[in-house]
Amino acid sequence: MSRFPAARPRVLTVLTVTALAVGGAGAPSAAAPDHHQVKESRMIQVIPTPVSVTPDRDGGEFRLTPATVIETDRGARQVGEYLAGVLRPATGYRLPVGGDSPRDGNTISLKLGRVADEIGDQGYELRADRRGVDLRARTSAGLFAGVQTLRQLLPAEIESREQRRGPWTVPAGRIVDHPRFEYRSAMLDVSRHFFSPDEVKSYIDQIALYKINRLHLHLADDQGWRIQIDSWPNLTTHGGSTEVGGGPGGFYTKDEFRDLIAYAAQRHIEIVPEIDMPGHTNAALSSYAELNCDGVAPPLYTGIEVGFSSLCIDKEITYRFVEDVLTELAELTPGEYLHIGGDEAHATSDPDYIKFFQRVLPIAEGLGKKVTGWHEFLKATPSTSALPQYWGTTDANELVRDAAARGNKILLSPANKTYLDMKYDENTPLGLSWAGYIEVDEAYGWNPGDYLDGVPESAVLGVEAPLWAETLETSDHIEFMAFPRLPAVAELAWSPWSTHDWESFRTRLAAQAPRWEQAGINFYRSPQIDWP
Ligand code: NGO
Repeated sequence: MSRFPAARPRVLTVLTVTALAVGGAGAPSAAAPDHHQVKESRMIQVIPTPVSVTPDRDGGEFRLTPATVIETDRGARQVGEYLAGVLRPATGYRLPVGGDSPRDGNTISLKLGRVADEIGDQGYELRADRRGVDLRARTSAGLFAGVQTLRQLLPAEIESREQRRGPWTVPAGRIVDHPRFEYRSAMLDVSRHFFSPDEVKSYIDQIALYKINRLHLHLADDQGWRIQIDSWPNLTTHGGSTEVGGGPGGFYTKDEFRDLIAYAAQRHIEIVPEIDMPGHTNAALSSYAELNCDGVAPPLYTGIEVGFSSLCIDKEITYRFVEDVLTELAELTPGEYLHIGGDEAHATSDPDYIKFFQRVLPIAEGLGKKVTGWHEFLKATPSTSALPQYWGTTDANELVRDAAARGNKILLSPANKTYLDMKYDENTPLGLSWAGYIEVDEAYGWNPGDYLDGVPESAVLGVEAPLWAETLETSDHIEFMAFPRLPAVAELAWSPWSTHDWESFRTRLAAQAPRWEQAGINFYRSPQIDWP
């Protein structure tokens, strides 16, 4: 397995550099950098770019000090604690969180309540001036999104986990913001290589920065079964015992998984668990001989071929197995969706595939969950509440077009745009290339609301960036593939199409690099970006 160097720590003079590079309407001119421009630049550097940003040129700036308090009303307390957790390490300030702090200035205030209708359930309004920062939203999810913006309004050093000098200033102005799509997702394949709970948490923290609100976990595939199922214990003891390349694999106990769900929920991210079926099931077939049509368990598999395994469609025990697994998974997961896979069932005939899902879909729906799956499962015509996930490489697909016409919402993850495991170019040491090379402009350069034939914006529930892990073994690897493309996909999912602008994006992306360096996030130095 190839390795590559981790991000080099660098000393940076970020703000001036990035301020000058910003172009487009309303941006400060490059001619004469002054203090105003340096401050303002941060306001227009946010990713995903907000719906509206109004810098207040005469408003000065807010400065975080040892006396700053984070004022919250009751429902906002948890977001306040999260914000304090983000700000304390670099500032070294106490930043008490609570409801009854003195109102004599220097306050970051997080309030739930009435906001303009357009802000909706996930948006927020942020105002900053000399006295304080005022963040308002209808829900704590909206406040949480606003907090991610506030982080980016502070200097990059705020992302350091060690104390830094500051000054910790926020430019004065007003931001009104809300998402384009409700469902903004990342996927991590923990089957091909197992990632520990801490590694998953670290990715959760990173995707939260960019207002991603779903994490799809690909929990079972040919190479490994990663979630404890009490009624079928061999799935993990045997099926979880290896991974691609023959490493030790691993799995999440139910307690570990609950902890992951809670960790994600504190970051307003819902975990969407996937058990892939009827293909991609070698780990299960190897764990229980009776699941195989011939009654013989195949050996564990540590290669990276796809499409060779299938559950036995005509055996009754198959459906008992599926029901047991999905029941335990549904009990474990408070979220709205169960993902039932359905991709690349090349070892299952079409009639068998349809027969299988016509039995499995009612089982999943009977558990009170909405069903999501790779778009092939549309062959079995699921109900209109099901969410097909398009992962093809062309801009037309008959199954998906017909589903949209029937009223299904669609989740878009075109492999040639959003697959974070595709190599950036022929020299990328990690990743695959079956869907092509995906440089940053490729990941950013498409419109989810006008991409798939017959799937208008109104039929799109959201966008997902999957990260498959055939070649990825460590958090460094995850980060190298996700950064900088994950922020590109996140912006497509959040920001209005009217703001779409490659020049603006690449400039704002460059300004993220010092933040990643401060946070210790590895990333690919794409030659398309003028990194500071
Ligand atoms: C495909 C395949 C996965 C691979 C991935 C690699 C889907 C939905 N099924 O995507 O098994 O891991 O490509 O890019």
